[in-house]
Amino acid sequence: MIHVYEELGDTSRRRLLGELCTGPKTVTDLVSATCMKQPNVSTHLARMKVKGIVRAEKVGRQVFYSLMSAEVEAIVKSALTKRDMHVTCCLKEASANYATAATNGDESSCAEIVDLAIRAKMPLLDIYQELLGPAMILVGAWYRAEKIGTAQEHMASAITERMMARVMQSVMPAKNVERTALLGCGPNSWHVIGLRMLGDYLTVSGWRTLFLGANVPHNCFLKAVDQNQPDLVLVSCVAQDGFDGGLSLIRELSGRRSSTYRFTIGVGGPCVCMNREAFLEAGADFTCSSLKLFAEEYLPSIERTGKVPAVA
Ligand code: B12
Repeated sequence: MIHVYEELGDTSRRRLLGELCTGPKTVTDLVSATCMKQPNVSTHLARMKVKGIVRAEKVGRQVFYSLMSAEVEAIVKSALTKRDMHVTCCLKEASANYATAATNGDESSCAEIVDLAIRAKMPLLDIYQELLGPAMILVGAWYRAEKIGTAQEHMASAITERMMARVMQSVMPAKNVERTALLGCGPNSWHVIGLRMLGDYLTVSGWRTLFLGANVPHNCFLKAVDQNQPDLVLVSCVAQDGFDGGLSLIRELSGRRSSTYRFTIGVGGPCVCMNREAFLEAGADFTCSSLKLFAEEYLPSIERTGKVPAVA
């Protein structure tokens, strides 16, 4: 069994063995789960097959790879658990490593960091709030300090959106709570990562979630409200450039409510936090500065009573 420890010393083979812990996989499954290139996956698997660590079984036209024995599985699981612990303990470091990899376009390393967090059973809320969110803020700091350029900032954003989709594939949604949330940004608001985090959190909490994305014209936003009759509408306004569009959107949304149809309006993002009173006056029921605050203070109250709590 000494071979297993040797193979775990290699990053790529460790990731493949980790994936095989969850059951038999084809090369295609492993390529999509690890973002590694197909010839690399095949080479590593062939090597580990010769060493008696994995086995291949043909089912119809497909070849499934699995761990050779329960003993191999136990070794892989215990080794991964130790490393996974490392990620949870060193979140700050993991976040910085993630930001470096994302700005270098090294999506495979980003996936590895995210996968370690997933395997460590870190909740989605923590992966978003403690790992990916701070990494994007770091990317912003590097951009401002001119350590990276616009292309790298865009690349990191695109990778992060894909990593969030990866996280979502690994979580089981809670029981359907039969409520609908509609999320979007007003005109001239292009920052969607934070709002997407909220949407994903609502989805795993059992909400039907409709995500409209960035820069949504008012009339389209209102039409989506009319068509879907959401219980909760969340608007994000991160940069000052989106202030006017965001504020007028909240006014129009608020005007859409009637005595027979009410929905809760929440708005957040740094620009909102700097102009809190204006958004509340425009008709928002609450303003909120983070996913964590929303998840721990606002959502439980909205679900329980349909009302927003008084949070300072
Ligand atoms: C990535 C990024 C972009 C990407 C966005 C890509 C994408 N797909 O989203 C792109 C390249 C498009 C972009 C563009 C611009 N950006 Co930019 N961007 C960033 C950066 C680096 C990261 C943003 C991010 O993802 N953060 C991580 C997420 C998780 O945090 P968040 O968005 O704040 O969301 C959290 C909370 O705010 C809250 N939240 C957010 N929305 C909501 C909504 C509700 C309802 C609730 C409850 C909570 C909530 O919950 C989230 C999780 O905790 C930041 C730097 C930073 N410090 O944030 C700059 C930053 C936000 N950008 C900035 C600027 C100025 C711009 C541009 C104007 C730059 C330019 N000159 O072209 C443009 C256009 C912006 C526009 N009109 O909207 C400024 C904003 C400053 C300001 N106050 O105006 C920042 C802060 C950078 C800086 N320091 O200068 N940007």
